[in-house]
Amino acid sequence: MLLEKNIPHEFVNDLPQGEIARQANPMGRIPSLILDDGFCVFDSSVIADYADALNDNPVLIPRSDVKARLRVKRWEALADGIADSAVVVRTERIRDVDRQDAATLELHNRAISNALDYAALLLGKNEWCEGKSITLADLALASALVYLDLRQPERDWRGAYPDLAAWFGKMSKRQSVIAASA
Ligand SMILES: N[C@@H](CCC(=O)N[C@@H](CS)C(=O)NCC(=O)O)C(=O)O
Repeated sequence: MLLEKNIPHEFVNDLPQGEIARQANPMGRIPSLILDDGFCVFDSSVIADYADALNDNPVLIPRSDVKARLRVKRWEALADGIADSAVVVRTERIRDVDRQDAATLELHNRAISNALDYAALLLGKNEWCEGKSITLADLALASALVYLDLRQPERDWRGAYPDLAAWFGKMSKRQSVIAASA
């Protein structure tokens, strides 16, 4: 959001529960945003909302069309749901094999699969997730898929959803996505 809207900032790549992450968020989670006056903002949806309000170039969360705004926020929830479940699966998989909980893995892998089905259906052959230009919906979904590729490279979602793959291929070339994925 900050890169797409050309909002000057310093990007700090700290680990979850790292020193800066814990300073910024009592739960130690990333991402967090620390304002110039020291005020700490956390949870990506709160950060995205704030960032979008800072300027109109471009507007990434619709302002006046309440239903369009709702659709974008629902995309965001879907994308965050994919990322949250991918984090749970990752947390489970790094345990010793005999301590991994098969039901948890199944529940969250199924949630990811169902969310991808839903995303592919909603996107269809459209150029953007919502409307006729980029919004938070595209950025949130791209972020979730970048994370999914990192943690579950074996998941062949591109084969299952070629239109979603084509959309992601285009998103992946955006400077903001390249920079934020580094
Ligand atoms: N709903 C939050 C999720 C943030 C989140 O769970 N981040 C993970 C990234 S791996 C984290 O920091 N986990 C560390 C922990 O929960 O201790 C958001 O969208 O910002």
